Amino acid sequence: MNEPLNDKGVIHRYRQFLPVSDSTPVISLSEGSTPLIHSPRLSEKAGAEVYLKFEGLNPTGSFKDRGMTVAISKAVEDGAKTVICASTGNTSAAAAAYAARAGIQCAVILPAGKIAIGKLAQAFVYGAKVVAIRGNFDDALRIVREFGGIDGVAIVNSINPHRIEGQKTASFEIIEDLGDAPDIHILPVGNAGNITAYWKGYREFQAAGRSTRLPKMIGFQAAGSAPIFHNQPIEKPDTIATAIRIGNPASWQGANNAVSESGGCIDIVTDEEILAAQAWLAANEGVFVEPASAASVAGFLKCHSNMRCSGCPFSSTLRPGARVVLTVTGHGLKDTETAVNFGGFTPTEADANLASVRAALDKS
Ligand code: AN7
Repeated sequence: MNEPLNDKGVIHRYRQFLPVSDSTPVISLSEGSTPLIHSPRLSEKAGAEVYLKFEGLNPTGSFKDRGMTVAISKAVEDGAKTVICASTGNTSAAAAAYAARAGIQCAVILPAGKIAIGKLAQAFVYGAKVVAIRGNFDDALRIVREFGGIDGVAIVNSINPHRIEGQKTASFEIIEDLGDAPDIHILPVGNAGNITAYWKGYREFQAAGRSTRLPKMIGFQAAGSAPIFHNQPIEKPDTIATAIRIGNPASWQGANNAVSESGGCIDIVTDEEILAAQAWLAANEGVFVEPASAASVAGFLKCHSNMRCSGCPFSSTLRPGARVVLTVTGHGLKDTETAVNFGGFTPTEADANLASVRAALDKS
């Protein structure tokens, strides 16, 4: 019998940059290799080349799959029988899927009532044990940390360095697609693992001679959940973008390093700006992302309209021909409720005949 085809996924593609050996079992769902989509309308607005790294096209619909393939593979290699994580939704979806794939148990600790329904459904259908706490993500992560050191249990939040290792592969792909690193990289920031991972990836590929420069890293937090921007933990973080509803990020220092070493910044966008950007991107570029992901786009639009802000890395770097990459981290189908409520969408009803349908089309 032939070996099953198993030549996709980030471990296969970037094995030499990842902490795996020949004896590491590869638990993969063919994640990664997501498209870098040119955005003609954002490009036109900015007079630059703007691309969307659409991470919603990963197997569970978010960038978390990149880190999870490494974290779960290493957990299995180390003999774990159970993995556990705190989550605002996407980490738990990815952990549950990769644990199912590995044939091990998964437990997820979530803030009650603050998880988009698509993500909650994922945790259940992939077979995880789901506990919703009366508290927020930061409380959930505090509890999960207390599981550390229990035999056979692996924590798969981004405090597990294997997660960051896997997630850095997105930078590798961008460099390979563009032929070099972009001038500016924009992404949403919650627990700050991803900005830490991207910056690590950019630096590693430059050190390996695969790129000649480094981008400025610009991260956006939701205005009601912006501890890094305000330089202090937020006790009661709040935002419609529940994925980034985080008041005390675990990788805070990593975000600070990415920003200071790259000459970038952390800024904020309001919920209104996030929802408007989400709707704009879907209707103008055909890319439907979840609210947290739209923070990248909202941030880009904000920077672009604020070009005079002094000392701004965006305005000082944005010249004709500059390349800007926006990571859109998760798929819009994760959280259709928010989009439908914001848009106030209801179909116009019609009788089942041509005249009635045409009349309805004229009205809608
Ligand atoms: C769509 O799933 O923290 O700054 O528990 O789901 O690396 O935390 C999700 C975070 C951005 C922020 N966009 O990334 C979780 C979780 C989406 C996300 C972020 C998240 P980090």
